[in-house]
Amino acid sequence: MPRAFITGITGQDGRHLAEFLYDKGYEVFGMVTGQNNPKAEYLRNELPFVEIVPGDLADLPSLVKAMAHAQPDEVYNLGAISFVAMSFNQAELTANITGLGVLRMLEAIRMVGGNENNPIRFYQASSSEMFGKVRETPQTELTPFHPRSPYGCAKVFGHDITVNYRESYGMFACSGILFNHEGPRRGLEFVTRKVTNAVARISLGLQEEIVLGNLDSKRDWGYAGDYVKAMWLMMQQPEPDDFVISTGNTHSIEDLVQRAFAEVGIDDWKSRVRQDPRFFRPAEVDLLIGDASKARTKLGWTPEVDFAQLVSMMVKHDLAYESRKAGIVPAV
Ligand code: GDR
Repeated sequence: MPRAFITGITGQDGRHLAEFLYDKGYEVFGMVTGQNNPKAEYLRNELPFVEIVPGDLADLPSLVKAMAHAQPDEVYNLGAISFVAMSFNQAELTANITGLGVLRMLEAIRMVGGNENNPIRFYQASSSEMFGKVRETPQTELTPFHPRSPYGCAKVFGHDITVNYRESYGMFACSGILFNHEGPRRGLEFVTRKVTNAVARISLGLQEEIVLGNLDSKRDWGYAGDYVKAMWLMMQQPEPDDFVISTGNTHSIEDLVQRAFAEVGIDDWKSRVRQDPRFFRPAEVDLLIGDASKARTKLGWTPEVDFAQLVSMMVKHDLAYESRKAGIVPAV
């Protein structure tokens, strides 16, 4: 039975990936941080097959112990401070966890195995935020980086150190440059889920309006369930490499809002949306659109869920979720 170790197991991608690997016959280990972390209880209920291993991306000895215990064949480093807006307020913490955390993982793997004789494979969750103020459109594996946030800067370090350890020590270390990927498990702080959840609540009469920041930025949004497949495919290749994972389509936040309201039959969405400077960022990433040709050719990967299906899936989920919470019986 192959063994997989996942950091960030309590997040959206960690949960999708754990299910995906379990279905493929993997034994799945998940690292959980902190004392009495409430997410551990949640994980035990939702994914009882995961063996929880304590550890922290800020603490190298804990990572070495975790690796020694799990003895993984594959390590997926999805753990990070992942909210770009928060990284402006907690820049040092972001650099430590999202950036240096990658270095610590690579070192822990080297200490426990991970050389040519005992190759633990390593996947780094790199991000389209590394492209930031984009130098070309669409973005590929060869597009230069120009990050626009402490989060983006930390991800560039994580990406570069992954490539460096591959080149320096012959490690099987690969990096997936994933564009935004969403779904019903997305946290409420990210714009897609914030919008679909608010739209569901407005349509159920539980909320009046939604307060947002910049409506003009554009993102290449895919479905998280499709994207974890790409992570696994990268780890099955004969040689480690880096891949852009994206849909190749881009939409503004305004498009997202409009489409989400259309799902519940509200055309006059403008009267329900207010902008507040609180949700604007000191520096913005205006336009992201990825070219995943390399992943298509080399991995045979293509996304299955498009933007319209994604928004519809999330609004439907949030309608059911909010109705249940409020004790509303859905109309048949
Ligand atoms: P992003 O995702 O920063 O692209 O990073 P997010 O959903 O937070 O923002 C997307 C865009 O929406 C604009 N926006 C708002 N964003 C939030 N969160 N809340 C608002 O109220 C709001 N109003 C407008 C933002 O300014 C931005 O332009 C995500 C994260 O998952 C990263 O971890 C990951 O690496 C990248 O995607 C790929």
